[in-house]
Amino acid sequence: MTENEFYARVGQLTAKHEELIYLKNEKSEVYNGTYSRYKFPILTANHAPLEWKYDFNYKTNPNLLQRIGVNATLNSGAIYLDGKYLLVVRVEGWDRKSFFAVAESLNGIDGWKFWKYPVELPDTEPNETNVYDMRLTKHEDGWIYGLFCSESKDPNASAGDLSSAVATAGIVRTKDLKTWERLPDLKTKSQQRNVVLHPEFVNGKYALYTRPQDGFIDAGSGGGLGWALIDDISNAVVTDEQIIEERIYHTIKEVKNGQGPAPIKTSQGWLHLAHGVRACAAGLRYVLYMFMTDLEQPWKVIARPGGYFMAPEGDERVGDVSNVLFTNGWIRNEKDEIFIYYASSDTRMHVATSTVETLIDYCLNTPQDGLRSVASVQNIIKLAESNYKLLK
Ligand code: M1P
Repeated sequence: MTENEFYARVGQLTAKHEELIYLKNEKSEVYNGTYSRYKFPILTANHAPLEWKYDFNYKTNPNLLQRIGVNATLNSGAIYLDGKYLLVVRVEGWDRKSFFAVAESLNGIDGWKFWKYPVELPDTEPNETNVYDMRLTKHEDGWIYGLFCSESKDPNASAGDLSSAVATAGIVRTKDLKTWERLPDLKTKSQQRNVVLHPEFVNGKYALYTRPQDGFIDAGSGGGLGWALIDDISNAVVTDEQIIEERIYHTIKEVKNGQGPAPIKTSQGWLHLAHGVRACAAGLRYVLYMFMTDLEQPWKVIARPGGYFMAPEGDERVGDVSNVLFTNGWIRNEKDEIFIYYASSDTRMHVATSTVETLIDYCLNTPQDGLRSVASVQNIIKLAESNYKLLK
C-alpha cells in the first residue's frame, strides 16, 4: 500500500466509524405501554475507538493491519453524572479478556462515544484473570462504588482442566470514573457473581444484594438473590446472608437469578431490575424481570409482577451466547425518565426507556405468577371478563 493509499484508507475507516457513532436512534414502533425499545443497538464492538485497534503509523504498519480486536460490548454499569449519561461497558477483546471502558452520551440514547482509554483498574489481585459486569452505585457516603465479577482459575481444578474458575466480587470506588481506588475483594463462604451495593446505609451498615453459588456456573444450593449487611466496606466480609428473592420451580428464574443494577428509590418502594434464567432444550434462556422492595426494609419484597419484563427479541436472540438479555445498569434522570441499558446475547448493548411512574404501575398491577397453569388461566379470565363487560 502506498502512503497515499494508506491515508485514504484511514480516512475511510474514520468516516465509517463516525457515521456509526452519530447514527440517530429511533424508538421501535412496537407498543406495550411499559417501555420502548430502540431500533439500533447503542454500542457494538465496532464502536470501540479505531486507535485501540490499528497502528496508524505508516512506518510500523504499512499494510494497515488491525493489530488488536474487540469482540463484544456488553453488560454495562450506568450512572448519570453532571448531566451526562455514562456507561462502564464490559468490553471483551478477541483474546477473550474483558475489561471496562467508559462511554458517554448527552441524551442517553445515541451518540455514544468511548473515552480515549479503557479503565485501568488497580492491579491488586495477582490471580485475577478476568473482570466483568460492573454495577455502579452512587452511595450516600459520597463515593461511587463499582462492584464487579473478579474471576480466577480454580486453584483446585484437576490437571488438564483449564476451564474451571472461581468468581468473587471485586470492589472499587471513584468520584469521577477516572481515578479508581481498589478495596479488598468481598469475602464470602461461597462463590459470588452479580453482587450489588445498595445506595443507602441500612441500620448504619453497607448493604449488599448477593448471589451465592456453589460453582462458577451453577447456583446449586444458592437459593436465589441474597441480602447481607457489611460492617466495613474497606474490608467487606459477608457473615450472614439471607435469600430475599428465591428461585422457583418452573418459572423464568428456576435455574438462576441475579440483581441487575442498584435499585431505584421511589415514593412507593425500591424498584428492582434483575435477570432470571431457565433451562430449555436450546440451553439457558436469560430474561429480565422486576420486583419492588419496601422503602424502609429493602430486603422485604412487596411486589412480584409475574413472568418476564423483557426477553430477547429478533436480532437480540443471536450472539456469542444466544438467547440472553442481561442488565446491570439503568439511569433515572431529573425528569423521572428511566433508561434501561441491557445487553443481548453477550454481544452488544441496547437501551429501552420508561418512567418511574410506569414501572411502579407495572410492578404493583401486573398479576403475580400463580406458579401453575390453572392460575395463569384464571388471571386471563379475570382480565378478559372485565374487558368484555366494558364492551357491553
Ligand atoms: O452468559 C450469560 C451471563 O452469564 C453470567 O450470568 P450468571 O452469573 O447469572 O449466570 C455472567 O457471566 C454474565 O456476564 C453473562 O452475561
